Amino acid sequence: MKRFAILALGALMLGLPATAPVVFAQSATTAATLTEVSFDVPDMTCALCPLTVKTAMSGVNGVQSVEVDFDTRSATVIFDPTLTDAAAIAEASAQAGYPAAVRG
Ligand SMILES: [Cu+2]
Repeated sequence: MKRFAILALGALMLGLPATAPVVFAQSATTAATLTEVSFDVPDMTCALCPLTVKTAMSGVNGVQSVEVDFDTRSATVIFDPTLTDAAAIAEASAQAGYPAAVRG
């Protein structure tokens, strides 16, 4: 997503036609609305559990990326807050057998 901002900057510096930066600017705005939330997922017991959690969370509409860390029993999720929320993502993980709580 950072790439969009870099492209927009590059387009501005190159002095591309006025319409091009507008398109890039819209993409950058979309990227800026994404939300990142970290969850504690304490019930993961082996190195395969993160795959289940990642699959479950990734299946929620609006989720852009999921990184699960087994060592810290945590998951970091980037999502579009207009499509879903932390509660829905936690619920998807719980449905797969791994209750998740937003890290405080
Ligand atoms: Cu496991």
